[in-house]
Amino acid sequence: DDSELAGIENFIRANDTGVNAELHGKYKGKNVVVISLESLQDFVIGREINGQEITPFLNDFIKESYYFDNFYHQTGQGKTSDAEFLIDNSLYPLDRGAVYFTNGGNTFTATPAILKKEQNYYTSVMHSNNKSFWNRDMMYPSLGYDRYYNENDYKVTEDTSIGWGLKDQYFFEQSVEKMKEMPKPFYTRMLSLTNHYPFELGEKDLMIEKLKTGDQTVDNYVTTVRYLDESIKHFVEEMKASGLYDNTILVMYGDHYGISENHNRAMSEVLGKEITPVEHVKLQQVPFFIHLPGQTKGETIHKVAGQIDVKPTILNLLGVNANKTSINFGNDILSPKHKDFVVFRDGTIVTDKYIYKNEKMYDANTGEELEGQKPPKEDLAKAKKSLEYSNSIIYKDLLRFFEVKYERAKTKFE
Ligand code: GP9
Ligand code: MN
Repeated sequence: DDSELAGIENFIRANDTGVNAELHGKYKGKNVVVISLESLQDFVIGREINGQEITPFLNDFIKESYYFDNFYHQTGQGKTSDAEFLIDNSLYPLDRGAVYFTNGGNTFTATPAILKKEQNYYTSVMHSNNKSFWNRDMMYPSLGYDRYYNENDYKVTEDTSIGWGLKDQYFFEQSVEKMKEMPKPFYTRMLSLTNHYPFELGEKDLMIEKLKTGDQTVDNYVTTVRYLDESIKHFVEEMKASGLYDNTILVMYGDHYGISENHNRAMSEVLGKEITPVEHVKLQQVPFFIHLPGQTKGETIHKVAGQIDVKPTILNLLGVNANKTSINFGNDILSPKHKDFVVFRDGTIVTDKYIYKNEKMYDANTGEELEGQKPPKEDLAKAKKSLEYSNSIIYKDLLRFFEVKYERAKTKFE
């Protein structure tokens, strides 16, 4: 009932680390583009193989953006859709199953609904797969989206597609054309697709040699990552050419890992070190970028953070008070008081000092096991409560009781 939600709101207030006051509302009225970088892990950033960069564009983009190099995915079985859920709601995905499937009809207090109500934004998702994949056609009305551009909105031919949809290059190209026509300001999320298992690519799209570990998944991975990187480069060029770039906050995040622990042997060859439990946790880092309109100077930020923090960060830039308009388990990453703390969906805790996984403590810097040690009590409680409260909200549909009401959107799609 609503007293349970009040308890959760107290917990959130107690863990509120504030916002970056200087940036509060500084980009009010700007468009927001949030790109899901399919299966992109952070280990490829800045890495070279045989003298060739895997992500040359992103490596350069770091020089003119905020780039977070200790940023973690927090997804569970819902993969891409869990990441979407985290980004829009600042709630955790479920411990099992995909919330997009199990609770798509719930009441939410998501970014698109807030931006529409508070600032009259036009909100959409762009993805060239079948509209019902991950139950998106059911979920998006609950999140407040005006429009879902899906497979039916794109020109898809045999030559321009692979796997589940358009190759990223064509997807981004056609998407910019749609953005030009969108009502402004807009909030749009884009879901890239080509860098998806099994990481297949036609011969003519290969821009970097495959690896030679003998593990096909790992060997192919770098080629589709390289392709994704090139696609984003063209996207940014097209955004610039269309005049949209200077009026847009561009946010990009890796949705989840691409290489599972079944590939540790090949990965240890790539990284040149053993994949210990700590290394495995660190492999859950995904790239996170924020490029602000007009930003020319980059900054690499080492704070430990996660996908849960994206929504409050975006809302602050637009001048919206996140916790007055919604329930959020994350905090503005750009706040000077942001805490180096992230909890994975499986309960793993990562801070700047330690990593806690399967009841074992490790030094976050040396990787050494800290035998007999446990995280501080308040950290353990915070991790446990965050996951439990978030689950309760979803399982009991508690956002029905939130003081601000958002209408279910009549999402349009072809
Ligand atoms: C499918 C795409 C990939 O539409 O989002 O989904 P994933 O398998 O990564 O969850
Ligand atoms: Mn995915």
